[in-house]
Amino acid sequence: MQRDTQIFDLIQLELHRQQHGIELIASENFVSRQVMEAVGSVLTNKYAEGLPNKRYYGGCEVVDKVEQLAIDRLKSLFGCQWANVQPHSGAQANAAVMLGVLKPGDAILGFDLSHGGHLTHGSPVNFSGKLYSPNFYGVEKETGLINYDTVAEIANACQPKLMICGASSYSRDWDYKRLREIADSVGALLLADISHPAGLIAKGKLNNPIPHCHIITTTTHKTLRGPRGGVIMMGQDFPNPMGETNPKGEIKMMSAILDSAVFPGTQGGPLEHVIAAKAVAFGEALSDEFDTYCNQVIANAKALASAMVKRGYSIISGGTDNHMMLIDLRTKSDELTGKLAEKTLEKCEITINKNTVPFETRSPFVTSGIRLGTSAITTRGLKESHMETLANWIDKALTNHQNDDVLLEIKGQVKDFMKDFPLYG
Ligand code: DSN
Repeated sequence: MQRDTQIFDLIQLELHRQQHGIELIASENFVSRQVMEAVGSVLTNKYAEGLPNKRYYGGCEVVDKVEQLAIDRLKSLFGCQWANVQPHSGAQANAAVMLGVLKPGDAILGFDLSHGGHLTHGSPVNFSGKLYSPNFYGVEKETGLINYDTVAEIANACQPKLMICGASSYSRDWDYKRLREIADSVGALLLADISHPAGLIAKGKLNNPIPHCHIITTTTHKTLRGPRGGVIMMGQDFPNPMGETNPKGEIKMMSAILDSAVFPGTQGGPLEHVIAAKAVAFGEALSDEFDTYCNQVIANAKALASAMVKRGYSIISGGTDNHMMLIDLRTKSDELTGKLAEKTLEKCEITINKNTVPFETRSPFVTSGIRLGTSAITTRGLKESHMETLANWIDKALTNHQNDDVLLEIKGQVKDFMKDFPLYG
C-alpha cells in the first residue's frame, strides 16, 4: 500500500509545532515514547467487548492480561478497590456514571462551567444538562473560592441525586470530606471528576477524594500524562442505593452497575491499544520519578503565577495549589480579551486557551480570561527559574499585540529557547 504522505506530512508538521513551541494549555501534556508505541500497536485490531475473562469475542487471552494490568496498576496508583479502564474519554466516563446512577430528569448539582466547571457536569448544551435537571454552585465574587456553606444551601434547596465536584479551571484544592458531609445530608451520591489534577492526587500532592467520594472519574492524559482516555474508580464498592437488583433478586453492587453502564450502556468495544497505553502510563506514574515531576509541576505553576502577578495580571482566587491558573485580563487592560490573547500568543508559538472567568461579561468565544498550566512544560524540563522568562514573553506579547515585529522576535526567541528542552528528539 502507498504511504499516505498527506497525513504523515501533517503529523510531522504537528511534531515540529509541539517541539518548537511553549505548551501552556492546562489540559495537555507530552506522553512518553512507550505510551505512543502502545497506542500505535496491533492491539488496535482487536475487538474485546466485555471485561477481562468475560468477553463476547474469542482470541482475547492477550488483551485480557493487558486490561487486567491496567486495572491493577490504576488500583495501586490511587489505592482504590475497583476500577474500569474502558471509558474512551472523561466525558464518556461521566456519561456512564450518570447513566448508572440517575434516571432522566433527576436533579444533579455541579460546579458552574462559567466558574471553572466542566461541560459534562450539567451544562445545558451537553447530555448532562439535557437529560438531567442541572443545578450549580460557583465561586464567590470577592475571593474566587468555593464557599462550602453556600454549596450546602444549594444542595439543600435542589436535593440532587448526584453531586459533582471537580473542575477544568479551578486552581485551588477541594474539601472532599466537607462535600461528602453535604452529599450525605441530602442523600446524594458524590462524584469527583479529577481529570485535571489526577496525577498530582495520585502522588499525594493534593487532597485525596478516594476515601470521601462514592465514585471518581478522570481523564488519563492531563497531569496523569497518559494517552487520551478516561477511567472510573471507587475507593470501595457498595450496594447501589437505587435498589437495582440482579436476576436472582439481589441488590446489585455499584461496580456491576458502573461496568454495565460503560458497556453495553454507553460504549461498544474497548480500545485495547489505548488501554495498554494507560497501563504503561500508570506504571510510569507509580515511579519516584513521577513524584519528582509532580512536585515540579506545582512549583512551576506557583512561580509562573507570581511572575504574572508581578506584571500586573490578576489570578482568580489569588494563586494556585495545582498545575494551573486562571488569569483575569481585565485588571491589565480593557481591550485585551481572552480571544485576542490566545491569537497573539499563538503568533509567538506560545499555546494557551482563552477561558471564561467567573461572572464573565463577554461571550465564551471572546472571554475575559486565559488559562495557563504547567504540566506540559514541566515534562519538557522547565524549572521555576524559567518562569520569569515565560512571563516576560507573555506580557511583552500581550502589551504589543498589534506589533507583528515584536511578536516575530518573541517567536524566534521561544524557538531558540525550547531547543534546550528536546521533545522526541
Ligand atoms: N477540554 C478539557 C480542558 O481543556 O480542560 C476539559 O475537557
